[in-house]
Amino acid sequence: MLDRIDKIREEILAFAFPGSGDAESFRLRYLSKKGIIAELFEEFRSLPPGQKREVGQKLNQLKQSALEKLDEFQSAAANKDAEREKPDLTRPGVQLPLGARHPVSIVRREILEIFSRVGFVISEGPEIEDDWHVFSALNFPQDHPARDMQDTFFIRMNPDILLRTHTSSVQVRVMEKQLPPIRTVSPGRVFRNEAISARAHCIFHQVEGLYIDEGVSFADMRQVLLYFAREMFGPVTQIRLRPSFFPFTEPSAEMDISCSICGGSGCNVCKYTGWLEIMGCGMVDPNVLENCRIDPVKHTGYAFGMGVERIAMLKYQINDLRLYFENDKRFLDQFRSAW
Ligand code: 2U9
Repeated sequence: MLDRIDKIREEILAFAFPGSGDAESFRLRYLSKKGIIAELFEEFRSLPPGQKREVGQKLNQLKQSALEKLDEFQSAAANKDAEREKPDLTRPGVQLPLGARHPVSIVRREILEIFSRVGFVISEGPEIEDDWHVFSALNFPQDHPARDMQDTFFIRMNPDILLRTHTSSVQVRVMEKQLPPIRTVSPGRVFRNEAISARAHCIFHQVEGLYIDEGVSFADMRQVLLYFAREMFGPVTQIRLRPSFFPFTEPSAEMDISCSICGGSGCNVCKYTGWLEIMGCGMVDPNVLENCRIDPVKHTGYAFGMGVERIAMLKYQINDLRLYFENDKRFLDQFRSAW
């Protein structure tokens, strides 16, 4: 019997999962009520007393070995299950439906960043304004067409209160409060009483700039605007200034850039002229400086203004202003990669 016990012990020690069977078949074979070890204990009962001590010891060792083996495999299987249930932290996450920046926001931010690199600080002000800050301080004559109800939204109860038609009103407020040097850019929404079409809208966004100091010249303005054009539209961009007229600047000019699509050779975007108009500019009229309590003998300044939608149209070849306000996801999704 001792030999048999030794053989069975070797068999148990050599038992390997899963090659030799699973834990349950092991338990049934060796440790169940009708298993091999139970049978050996049954046999043990009828042994002569002289053999019981040695065989009993060996049998107990055998049972202990079988229990340990079973325990070893059961805990290995439990560990394997736990391993399987552990979350895999290297798996890619679920993609969240992220929004994208609006092209007007992208371009406004880019314009402001370019001017901030050459010392302009951002100023903002109210959208609902008074006549002084939008028109009178800026040298608009009493009979100027912009003062007409057809062009400007007035508050019905008080014709002195209106929706600003440009952000120059913000810069009038800066000049009233601050002494030169003043170097500021004013972004914001402006409102004009216009029929909505592919080329016009009653709400749009502007960035206007103003620099006032001693000895500021038209040439200074030209250089800063050339820097802006090249940062915005690429380093080979050329500019040209054409004479124009605004009540608040003298002399005044319209600024064109060489067409960024055809490089100046002529295409349907620039209407075969090679040039694209991007902003107005000029030297601040001495009347405007005086209205804002700045001495026009001591100080000069330049100003410029642009429509953000127009700059974005040229940069991204958008051909209809209404697209900016419709919030069509197919349009907005195209600006995902821009920031
Ligand atoms: C002050 C004095 C003068 C700002 C200027 C323009 C020329 C201009 C238009 C461009 C397209 C408006 O959006 S648009 O329709 N703007 O042409 N704006 S100079 O001049 C100022 C600003 C502030 C105190």
